[in-house]
Amino acid sequence: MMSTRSKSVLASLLATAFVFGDLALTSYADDSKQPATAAQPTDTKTDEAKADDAKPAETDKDLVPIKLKLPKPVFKGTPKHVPPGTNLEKPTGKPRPPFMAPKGTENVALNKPVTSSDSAPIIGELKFVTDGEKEAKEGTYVELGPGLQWVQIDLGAKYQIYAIVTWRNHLNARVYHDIVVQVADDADFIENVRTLSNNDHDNSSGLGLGQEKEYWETFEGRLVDAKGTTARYVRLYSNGSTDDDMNHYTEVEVFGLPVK
Ligand SMILES: [Ca+2]
Ligand SMILES: [Ca+2]
Repeated sequence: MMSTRSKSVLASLLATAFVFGDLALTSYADDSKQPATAAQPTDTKTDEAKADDAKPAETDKDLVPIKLKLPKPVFKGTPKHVPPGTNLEKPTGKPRPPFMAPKGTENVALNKPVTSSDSAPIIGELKFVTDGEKEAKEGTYVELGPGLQWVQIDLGAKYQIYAIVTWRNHLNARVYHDIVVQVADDADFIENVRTLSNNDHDNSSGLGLGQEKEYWETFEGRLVDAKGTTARYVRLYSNGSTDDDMNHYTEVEVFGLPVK
């Protein structure tokens, strides 16, 4: 017969064994993950590749995050107030999630020719739009005249476009109005014009009623999902901001793949 004390000791030992057993299991689970991670320290696509294997061949796209290098922020967060006359979106307060596109997608707008509704900018030059410099400082943005203005990039050939990222003037928080992003097959925007983004909620630009919200300009720029549409020309509209009537661009990046 076991004494009460012995029973108590046994119960205690069992409890300890249970805890250790649990730890051992956890430890085993960790160990089992270790070799795969250690063997391929730079390859984070292992799981994704496995998932892709299971898909039918026609959807096997091998999506990876686009290589988007953000400029330094010059102010923190976005203002809390809603400027009068704006149709402002609620800031998420979080960084934008990585944007996924087929492998090989890169900025195809770098150093490509830029034209504009204002051929004689007030400050800077049109080439600033695609020169690769996107830091917020004096001398990096081009300033176009007041009212509705556009800049246009000729990619030089047709591309499958996945994302268009625009930095206007992000020296201070401001909301630009009537932002419309379009692509077309011709320089005059007559053939196969597609509107990818429009936040002109009262159609004052005459380009159609925009369903999207206005937003604070920040170092993150604005990413428009182009959904792989094919085009050679990209045109971006704006109509002044909460700061003044002028229109600015620091950089525009167009993430695409050559059309095969
Ligand atoms: Ca630039
Ligand atoms: Ca408007």
